[in-house]
Order: sequence, then C-alpha cells, then structure tokens
Amino acid sequence: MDEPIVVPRPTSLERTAGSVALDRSSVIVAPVAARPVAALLRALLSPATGYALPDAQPGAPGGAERDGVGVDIALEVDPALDRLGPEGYRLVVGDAGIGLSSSSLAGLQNACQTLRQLVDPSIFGRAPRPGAAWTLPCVVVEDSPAFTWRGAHLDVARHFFPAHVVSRFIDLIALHKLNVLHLHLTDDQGWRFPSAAYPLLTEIGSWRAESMLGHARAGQFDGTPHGGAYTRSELADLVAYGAARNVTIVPEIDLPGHTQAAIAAYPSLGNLDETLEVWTRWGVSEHVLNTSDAALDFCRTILGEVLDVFPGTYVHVGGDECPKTEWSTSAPARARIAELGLAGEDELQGWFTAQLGEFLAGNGRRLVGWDEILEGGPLPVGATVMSWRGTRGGVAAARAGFDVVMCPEAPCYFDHYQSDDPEEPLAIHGRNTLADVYAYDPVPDGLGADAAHHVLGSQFELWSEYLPRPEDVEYMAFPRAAALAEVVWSGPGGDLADFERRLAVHLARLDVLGVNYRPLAGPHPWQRGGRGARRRP
Ligand code: TNX
Repeated sequence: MDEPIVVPRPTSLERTAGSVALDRSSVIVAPVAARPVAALLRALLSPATGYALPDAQPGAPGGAERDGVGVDIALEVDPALDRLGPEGYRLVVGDAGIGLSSSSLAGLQNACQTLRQLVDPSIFGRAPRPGAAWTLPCVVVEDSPAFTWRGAHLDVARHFFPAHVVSRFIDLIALHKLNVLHLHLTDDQGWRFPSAAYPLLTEIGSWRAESMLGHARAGQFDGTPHGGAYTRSELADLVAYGAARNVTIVPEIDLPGHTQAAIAAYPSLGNLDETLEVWTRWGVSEHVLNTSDAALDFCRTILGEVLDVFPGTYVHVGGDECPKTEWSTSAPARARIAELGLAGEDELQGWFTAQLGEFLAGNGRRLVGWDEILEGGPLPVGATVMSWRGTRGGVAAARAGFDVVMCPEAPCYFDHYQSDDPEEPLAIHGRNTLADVYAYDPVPDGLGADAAHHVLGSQFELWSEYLPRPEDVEYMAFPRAAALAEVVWSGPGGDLADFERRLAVHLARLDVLGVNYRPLAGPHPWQRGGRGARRRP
C-alpha cells in the first residue's frame, strides 16, 4: 500500500484497506454552517477534476440517481471533537465515503488541505484532465497543531506585490496549515496602506525614484521608479480570502521608525524642517516620526483605519530599529521627555508605544511589536512580542508573562541565503538552511513550563529588499516554509531524513502549482548570478 504523504505530518494517519474515487456525481454534503468550507473544498478540487461537486443537505435523498461510482464528501461540525483543539480535525476516507469533521470551521479548513494531499499531485492543476481518475487511499486521520501562531511574514513595503500575488501566497501558506499572514505594509521605502484621512501616504509615499541594484554595499541604483499600494477593497478581499482558508492577516504599520515614506508624504510628521524623499537605499533611515500630539493623532487615525479593514485581534505596530539621533537633538522631543519625566529617548519610545497600546486595547485589539518594544520601560498590558534579535527578548517577555512569537533571524529569516553555494541568488546575508529550519524549536531551552505557554508559536520572515519579484519570494519561501510549517504544526524534533524523503513527494505538488521553490539539490543554473532567482524552465 502506498504511504500517503501529508505535509505537515498529521498527528496520526492510519492507512486502512482499499481506496475510493471521486467522480462527477460526487457531492459535498454540508450543513449550512459549513457551507463556506464546502466552497473552499470545491475551489480546491473542481479545477483539476472538472467536477461540479455541488452542495447537498445532510440527510437529503441522494445517490439513487447516480450513475457513477464516486463517493461523497461529508463535512460535519462536531462539538465532541473539541478534544482536538480549536483547529484540529478528523478525516476518514472509507468505503462509505469521505468524512471531514471538526468542532470548528478552522479545523474543517485544515482537513481540506489534508484531503487534497491524499489525491495525485495533478489535483493541484488549474484545468480539468478528462479521463483522469481521482482516487484516494482509505485512511483515518486525526490531527491538531502544536502551536497556535503559525506564521508567514511578507514585506510588501520594500517591494510591492500586487494583491493577486498575496492571494497566491495565502494559498501556498494555507496548503502548509500556516494560519497567520503578517503583512509588513509600511517602511522607509514605501507605504502600501491606503488612508482616506492621509491620502498622500500612498499618492506620494508609495513611490520611490529608484531601487538599489545588486547588493546594497555596492551603492548602485537601477534608475527605475518602483511603487504601488493596495486599495481598501483589495485588502478587504485578502482578509476574506485568508479567512476562508484559516489564515488571519496581521497588518503591520511600522512606527515610529521605518517611517521615511510617511514623512516624505507629510513632512510635519518628522523632526526636521525639510522635505524628504521616499528612501531609495536599504537599511535603517534615521528619519523617524516626531512625538507631537499631531503625530500621535496621525498614528491613531491610521490604526483606526487599519482596524476597519483588518478584523483580527492582533495589530502590529513595529517598534523595531528606531534610531534616536533626531529625538536627541530635537527641542520638542527633549521637552516631551521632560514633561513626562522620562529617563531618555528609549523611554520616549516606550511612552509612544504605550499610547498605541492604549488605543488598540480601547478598541478590543492587541498590540504586537518587535522585541525593541522591551527597551522603553514596561510593556503595554496584553502586548505580544516578536523576538527577532535572537531569543533573548522573547524569553524575557515570556518570563514577564507576555505572549511571544519566536522568529529569530536564525533560522526564521528567509531573506537569508539557503546554502553557501555561490550560485544561490543574491540575498541580504546570513545562511538559514532547510536543515536549520527543520531543527528549530520555538520554545527556547531552559524556559520553564510556566513561561513556555506564552510562546504562541513561530513564523518566518520574508524581508523583500532583495526579493524584487514574486518568483524571488517563492524561491526563498519554499521549501523552507514547509520545514517551519512542520515544526509549528507537527511539533519540533522531527527526523530530517524522513522529512526530506516526504518533501520530495510534496514538491511534486508545488511543481504542479508552478512554485519557484529552491530545489533540494541546490540552486538551479537558471537562478545563477542575477538580482534574484529566475523562473525555472
Ligand atoms: C531587520 S527585523 C529589519 C528589517 C530588515 C531585515 C533584513 C526587523 C524588525 N527589522 O527592517 O528588512 O532586518 O533582514
């Protein structure tokens, strides 16, 4: 019997005797509450099969008129499956048909991703293949995730990726049962979030005159304008698209540093009496927001607009890499520090973050920040820390009773090289191999159980300075994303050789999807040299 291979590996998968097939008479039996999941399943299975897979009510007469031999797929919301947690599911393929059950729609959505992996990889195709048989091995799967935060971060600020690229990215992460898309929407080099109150943020702030060519240290520019921004309806659409796939979008508005694009649009937000351009270099701009009442009102207004578009609990306000050079010589900033009785600029940033935290909490949301938010004094109540500069910040925050997402540069920064092979396409620096990622444990050694439960999970980061094209994003994301997905879903400590063996099968699915993943054997000659990976032939 062929071993069914599902990535990330399910908690338990038992192969039972026999196999069943879908055919054009198959229907999706779903109670009204599960209809959205039936729609997802249809979206996943109909293109390649060409079958309509219509909805049917549970208990409705069916089957009698059928001329085929195909089985039906039944979706069931079953409170008893609470034992598998809020995202777990049970999937049974047997002579009587295919049954997906869970206590939640999220669990059913996850079950859909498993179901499609039980079928031949050609199920991932976009057009019907007449005459193909769509068989599934009989199995009993029970499955639930190790961590609740299973994230993918995408920097759409350094390079803008249109909404259709983001929705494909959602498809790909959902396939791996990752459930958070952290969208880095703003930075020095571009502002991508549309604001009704501050329209110049995108009119001016979403375009830069040129970008760096090759590695930043070469100091060369391409002379080509780059930019773009989302519309509100595109973002609302992405939110819904994600929700239908158990992917929540966590929006990031990076404040008060990494804001040169905003200051270029509205110079009064800055500390200097001069007009800046949207930054064309990579790195950390010294130009940061001022701490006036007007600048804070700006932040609250923008965050208010963000809340209107993104319904999720978590809102990321950045907080990373905020140089204090301008504040240290700015009279209003000095006056603010004195007025508040703060020790200095770090506490000024802490106060600033606290204002944002209060605003979010007042609106029923939770603040997320990079680990620098630990440096300015006490964290806002309910804050969640993303530990990127190693694990120290995350450990400190978890011990202090705050939730954390562990995403240290090693091994979670997927903008780093995947090997030492000189033929790897240009990357920022570093090296995080597939093996490094697979060996990762989000719970650092020595963190006691009382603090370990604050580790919500982990995510990878795709900073896009060196990822100008969607193909480049895919090359860096995959297959490392599959490795991290297995860590956060199946749990750390898996056997690498076994993972690589299963991955070889899984990659056939990504082939059909046309994903420009990095081959296991090493960089492909076509990807040699250039500014980023080229599409594989
Ligand atoms: C650090 S991580 C940054 C980003 C860069 C990245 C490049 C973090 C919170 N800030 O602005 O893009 O390094 O690897």
